[in-house]
Amino acid sequence: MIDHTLPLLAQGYAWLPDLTRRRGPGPVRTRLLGKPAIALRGPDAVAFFYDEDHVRRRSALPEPVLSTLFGKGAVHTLDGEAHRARKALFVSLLQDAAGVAALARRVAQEWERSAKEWGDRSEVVFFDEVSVLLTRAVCGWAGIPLDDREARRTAEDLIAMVDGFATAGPRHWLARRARNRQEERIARLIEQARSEPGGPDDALHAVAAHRDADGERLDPRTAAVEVLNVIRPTVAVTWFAVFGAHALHRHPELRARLAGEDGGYGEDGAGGDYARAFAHEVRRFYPFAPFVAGLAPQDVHWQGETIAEGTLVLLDLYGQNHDPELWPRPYVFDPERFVGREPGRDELVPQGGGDAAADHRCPGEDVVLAALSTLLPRLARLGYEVPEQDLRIPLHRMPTRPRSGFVISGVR
Ligand code: MYR
Repeated sequence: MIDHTLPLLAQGYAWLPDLTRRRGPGPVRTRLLGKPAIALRGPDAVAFFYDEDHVRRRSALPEPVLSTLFGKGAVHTLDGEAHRARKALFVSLLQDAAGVAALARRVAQEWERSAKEWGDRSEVVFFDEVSVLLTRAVCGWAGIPLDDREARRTAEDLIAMVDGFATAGPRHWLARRARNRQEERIARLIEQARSEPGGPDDALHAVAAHRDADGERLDPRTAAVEVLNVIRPTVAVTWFAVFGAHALHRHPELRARLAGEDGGYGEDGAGGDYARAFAHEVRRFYPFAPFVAGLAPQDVHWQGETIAEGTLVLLDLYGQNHDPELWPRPYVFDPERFVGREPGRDELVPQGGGDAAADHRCPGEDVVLAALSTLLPRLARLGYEVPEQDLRIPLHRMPTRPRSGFVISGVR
C-alpha cells in the first residue's frame, strides 16, 4: 500500500473524508509516516480508541509535531500511571469552575480594552487581535508576566506553534523557532518560581510545584512545555472565535439572539444557553483538528478486523463531526442542534473524545466554551463592517482559517 503522508499534506482536511468516501463504509486502511495505518470514526470507535489496551501514545507523535505543537516530554506522549499523574495537573487547572470563570472574566476585560482601541483604527484583522487579547488574558491568569510589546510577540509565537505543525514549509520553521524561544523564556520563569517559595496560586506555580508519578518535579524545560500546553491551546481559541465571526457574517439572522445573551460566565460555569449552543456548533462545523493518532500496542480487534501491533490508529475527528449518521444536514451551520441539549461524551469530538480526566481527551473544553461564550455575544453586539476580502477557508491548509483573517472596519 502506498504511503499517504504527501496526499495528507496536500489535501489537508479533505484527505481522510475523501479516502473514506472512495473506500466505502468501515475502517479505512492506509499508510502514513511509513507505518501501516487505520482510520476509525463514530462513538463506538471513540470508546475503542481511548482504551489504553488498544491505543498508546508513547512514540506515536512524529518529531515535527512534538517540536512545534505539543513539545517534547509533553503529557500527550505519556501512557498509564505517568499519564494519569501528569493529566491530573491539567485537570486541576483547567476543569476547576472557579478558575475557568476567572479566566473568562479576564477574557471579557481584555475584550473591552481591545474593542475600544479597534474603534480608533480604520480596520483590524480580527484573527490577530483576538490572539493578542487571549494571550493577555491567559498569561495574566497563569502568572506569566507580559508587557504590551511582549503580548503581541508572545501571541505570534503561540499562534505560530499551532499554525506550523502540519506543513513542511516556512510556517513549520517559524513554529520551531517560536517554541524554542518560549520554552527558554518559561523555563527561566519556572526556575524563578521555584527559588521563591510561597508564590501565588496560579498555573505557573502549580506546574513548577507538580510532582510526576515517580515523585520527581519536572525539569525546567519539560515544565515549560507543560505551561505552554496550558496557554497555547487557550490562545488557539482564536481559530474558533474567527470561525464564529465567519458564521455570524454568513448568518446575520442569528446575530440578534446571540447578542441578547449576557455572555457572562458565572462561578457555576454557566454561560448563556444560546451562546453555548452556538459555540458547540462552531466547534462541530468548522475544520480545526483533523484527527488524533496513537499506536496499537499489540494485535487488537475492531469490528472483526485485526489491527496489527505497531499500526497507527487514527480517530477521524473532522469526519465524525460531519457524519450524516450523527448530524442531519452536517454541512448546514445550525446552533439549534445544541439548544437545550448537551452533546454525548463521544458524539461531538472537535477536541477528542473519551474522559478528559482519565484519557487523552483535551482537558480544555470548558475553557473553550467559556471563552467563546464570552467573546461571541460581545462580537454580536459590536458595530462593524466586513469589507470586501477573501473569506474562503481552504481545506488543504492545516490548520485553516478564513484567508483574510477576517478583517473588520468601522468598529463602533
Ligand atoms: C493546541 O494548541 O494544542 C490546540 C491545537 C490542536 C490541534 C490538534 C491537532 C492534532 C494533531 C494530531 C497529529 C497526529 C499526527 C500523526
